[in-house]
Parts: sequence; structure tokens; C-alpha cells
Amino acid sequence: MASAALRVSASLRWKSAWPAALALALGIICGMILVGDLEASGLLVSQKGRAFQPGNIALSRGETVMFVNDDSDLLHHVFVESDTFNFDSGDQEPGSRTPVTFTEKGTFQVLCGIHPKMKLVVRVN
Ligand SMILES: [Cu+2]
Repeated sequence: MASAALRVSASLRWKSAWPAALALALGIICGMILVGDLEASGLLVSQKGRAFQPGNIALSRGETVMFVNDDSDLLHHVFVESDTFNFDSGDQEPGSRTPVTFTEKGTFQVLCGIHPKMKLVVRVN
């Protein structure tokens, strides 16, 4: 009798864990989709090997580009100089992430103050 009651309560506990496990799995999947979207929409720009990757992106006004210094031993320094929009990151340490929100429409050249060959074209719609 006692062992049957134990078995029942054990199986109940197992069943009640399912919604939590399902919620956790859904949460992980949603997180992966969100990160995937950010990368797919080109809002992550890597600075690696003295180059921007990708070298060309388009986004909507008000969106933020995350610049990631993926060079383990180099400083970078992104800036934009234009009539309508200006930005200067200062020095970007290896591994650092620098968000830049493009608040104006237009086509902008993002340059690196340290590596003159680094160029990124950002089209803001
Ligand atoms: Cu650089």
C-alpha cells in the first residue's frame, strides 16, 4: 500500500515538471531566434583582420549597429563624419562591443581612425 502511494506521488511529480521543462525549452529556442535575427539582419558588425565584416549594411532609422572588436590584439576606433550624423567611439579595446544608433536617414561611411583602409557603408532607410 505504502509503496503504491509513493509510486503515484513520484509519477505526479514527474508530470508536473513537464510544463516547466517545456517553458525552459521554449525560452531557449526564442532566445536563439532573437540572436539569429540580430545577426541575419546585419546589425552585428565584426571588426576583424583590419576589416569590417560585412562591409555593407542597410537598416531602418533608429536601429542600432553593434560593433564587435574581434581582433584579439588590435585597437579599433569607429567614427562617422557627415553633415547630418556624426559619431566617434573613442578607442575600442579588443573584445569590446560598441553600439551605434543611426538616428538619421542617408548613406554613411563608417571609418576606423586607426586603420584607414577599414570602411563600412551603412544605408539608413
Ligand atoms: Cu581599426
